[in-house]
Amino acid sequence: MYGEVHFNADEIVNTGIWNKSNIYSDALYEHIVTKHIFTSSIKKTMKVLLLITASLSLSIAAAKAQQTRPKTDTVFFEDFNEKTLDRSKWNVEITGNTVNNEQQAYVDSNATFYLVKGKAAEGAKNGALVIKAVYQPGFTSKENKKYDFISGRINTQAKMEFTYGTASCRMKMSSGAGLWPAFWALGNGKWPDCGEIDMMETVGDSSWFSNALHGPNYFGNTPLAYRAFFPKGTDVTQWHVYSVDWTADHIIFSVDGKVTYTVTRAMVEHYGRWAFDNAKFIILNFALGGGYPAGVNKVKEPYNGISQSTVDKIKAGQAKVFVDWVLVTKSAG
Ligand SMILES: [Ca+2]
Repeated sequence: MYGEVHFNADEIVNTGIWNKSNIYSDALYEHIVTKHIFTSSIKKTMKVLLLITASLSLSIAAAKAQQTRPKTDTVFFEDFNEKTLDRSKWNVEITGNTVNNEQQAYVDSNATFYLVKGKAAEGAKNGALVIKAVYQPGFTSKENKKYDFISGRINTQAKMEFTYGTASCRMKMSSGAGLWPAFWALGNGKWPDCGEIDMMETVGDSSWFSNALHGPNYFGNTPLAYRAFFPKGTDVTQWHVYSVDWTADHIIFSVDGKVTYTVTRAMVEHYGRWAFDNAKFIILNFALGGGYPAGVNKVKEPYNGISQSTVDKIKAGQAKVFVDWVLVTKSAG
């Protein structure tokens, strides 16, 4: 979603069927949370127990527990459990040149992103990040360009970059024509040569989200894109885990552990160079309007790709993206 022209959603291949896989599981999350949040207390407890009992059976039990854990190394884990955004992990982007004819300015403000806990986290474990779209007519950027909306975009560039592995994010977001949140990854350098992996994009129709790859000769209206529909009874406004499993040979997208779209290296090289052998960083953002939403909803007024009902929703403070956590793992070598 980085380039001047986004793909035309009408041309996305839609086979609509999810396959089973085990890229992500609740057990893995529990393992990671336990490892990161409770490591110190567990270590202390273990020490005491071992000193007191010095029991062989305890050692055997511990060894068995170790064996059942997923064989992955954590590259990055963000639970959004602090009071404010951890800037040692995240960069906050401020609008420079707006791409895709998007209608929002990205600002560094606690009006557009903030952390919540408890009830306010709406079902997130250990707190959540909220990225909020705000109606602020006449907002003027440093480039002296005027916008009617402000929103948020954060990334891990130079703070956490990874080559191959599994990146997952648990998130939920508001529906509404023109609301365009995304969880994605980008390489350094010139787009699209740097390679772009879009794990989750939605443009306001809550019944589906899209996966896509962009790179040299397959960008903008990329042929490597897929529209994944949710099963009946669930949609993008509920919590889901969006993932990508990235290796030197393939990129497999999934939601809630079920594969949505598999792209092999051969499929990519049919169009252009494989732009997925370099480090990528994670981006979370909440765009408003622009080429991709407009291509789907055909709305021109009151804003490009944003309907009046969506404007009303933003004005009412009801256009939000909740992010529970972001996790990047690699297979243990
Ligand atoms: Ca959390």
